[in-house]
Amino acid sequence: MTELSQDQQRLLEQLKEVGSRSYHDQHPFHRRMNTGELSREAIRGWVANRFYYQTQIPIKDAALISNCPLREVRRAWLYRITEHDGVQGEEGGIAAWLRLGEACGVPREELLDDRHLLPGVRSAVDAYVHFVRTEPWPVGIASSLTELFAPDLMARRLEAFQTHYTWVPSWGFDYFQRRLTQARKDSDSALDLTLCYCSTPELRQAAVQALSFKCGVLWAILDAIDLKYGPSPL
Ligand code: AHQ
Repeated sequence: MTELSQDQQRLLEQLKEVGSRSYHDQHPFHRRMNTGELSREAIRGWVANRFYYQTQIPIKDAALISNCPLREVRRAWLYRITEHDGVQGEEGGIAAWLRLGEACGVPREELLDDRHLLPGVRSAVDAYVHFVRTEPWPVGIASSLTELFAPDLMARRLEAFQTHYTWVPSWGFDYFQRRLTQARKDSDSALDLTLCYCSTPELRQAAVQALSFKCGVLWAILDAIDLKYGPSPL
């Protein structure tokens, strides 16, 4: 990244402050996942509900691209769609998540037909897609910057599965392994674009608010899952 201006440095500090305070790595459900406290039912419920989030990411990214008039930005963002949907010969993240489901004992059709999808998860994910569809594209890019904080979480999660959830065969972990490197690449690109194109005080403020909103989306997803599958399920 080239030398940052004072405004860009300040924006970067604000973005990091939001994530360090609100990212879902600190949610009680993730804390229990990472210390091996989740039941098989809770793991299966998390996999089934997070599948909906995964399927909506390429739709979100296509909406962002449709809002963006700059060819160079569309070219930089386009790979995110195929990263999830796959291309001929490279199955993509959604297929890898279906394999995670099978490894955890949730058949493909039970992920694909959304039978386990909780209303709170659907609402939070749909709010994210709507946000990116309706906000200016630089603000939509900023909302993906939760991924700045994902690599560490992915590493902890993979270790938790390998250590505590040994009933899940390791061939199911492809998705987590992909994200270890992909999340860093995604967030490096999204950060460069955010610092470059959120170039007014209004857009810089909107970028910080977008990240805070997206942290809330990820937190609400886990709230719904925790309510259903947590220690005192309703
Ligand atoms: O698997 C994840 C993923 O593909 C993405 C895309 C990105 C976005 O565009 O908002 N965010 C994201 C995330 C993924 N996994 C989450 C997890 O905890 O497994 C983390 C999430 C993110 O940090 O935003």
